[in-house]
Amino acid sequence: MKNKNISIIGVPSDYGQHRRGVDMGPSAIRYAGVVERLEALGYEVLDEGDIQVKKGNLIVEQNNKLLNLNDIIKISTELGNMVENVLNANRFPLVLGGDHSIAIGTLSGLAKRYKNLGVIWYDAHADLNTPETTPSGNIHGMPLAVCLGIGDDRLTEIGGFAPKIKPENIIIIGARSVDPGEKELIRKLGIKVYSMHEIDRLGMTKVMEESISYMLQRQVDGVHLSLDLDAIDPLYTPGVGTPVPGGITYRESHLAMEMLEEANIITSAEFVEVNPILDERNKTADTAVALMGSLFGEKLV
Ligand code: 4U7
Ligand code: MN
Ligand code: MN
Ligand code: MN
Repeated sequence: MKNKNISIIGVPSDYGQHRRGVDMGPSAIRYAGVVERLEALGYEVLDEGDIQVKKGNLIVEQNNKLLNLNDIIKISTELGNMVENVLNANRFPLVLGGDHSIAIGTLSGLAKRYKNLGVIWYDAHADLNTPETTPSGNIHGMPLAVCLGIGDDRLTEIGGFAPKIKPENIIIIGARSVDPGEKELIRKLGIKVYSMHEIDRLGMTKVMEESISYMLQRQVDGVHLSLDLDAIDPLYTPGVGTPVPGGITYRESHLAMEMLEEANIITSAEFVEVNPILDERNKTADTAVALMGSLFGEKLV
């Protein structure tokens, strides 16, 4: 990583989905030693603390297609400002979730700086639902669509502009649970996806080689890694709200991070969906921190 100054931002939000506990993700990741791990690699790490999130959300509405919308708007707006400040201070934003709805905030901050931002969406899901296609009403299933300017205006317009990213600058890696409406959007917009099928067929080495050259060809001015821990097989990351079997292995994920580090293209990152209540002895947070180690240049020997 070129930027040796990292700012950690915690976002203890669980408003994007139904299961309690993911709000404790930032604490679990800190407890797993993120600061020490990165400092040991020679980085100057500043923990900016957590974004203020109101506690005790209760979902009372039924058939709501945008659950907890107002809380998510507030959190996203604050996070966007925070990410923007971190970039202005010339530091690397490392965001800890919280559920994946927080990506709406992260991207709104990043898009202020990067006008041709690349995004690597490492996830079992595509997160491309809209209020029309969502089977759950959970906003954590929508952030990628929102950043493309698709969905409710109150979300797409956060930060005062839309869209935040272009469909041709996105690569989804690890997909294996994609809803019909999301598939349609992927086809319509020509979004590049390496599903588990392609990972099985090509191997992670080829997937990452192709992904890196795709980003370079697109002449992106930055690349954001949005890593949902459910991309990885639940054997290694059981502490996630929406586990899907048949995922990316622990070693494949390290390889992916190591190749991104070698290519020196990542300019910001977020690690989301760690839910300590569903976890086994903080395994998922430990995996998150281990992957951060590889992403920031840790070597085995
Ligand atoms: B995550 C889902 F229907 N697609 O929209 C939805 F399967 O951030 C799941 O990737 C979304 O964890 C998962 O609710 C969102 C569902
Ligand atoms: Mn996700
Ligand atoms: Mn997911
Ligand atoms: Mn999830």
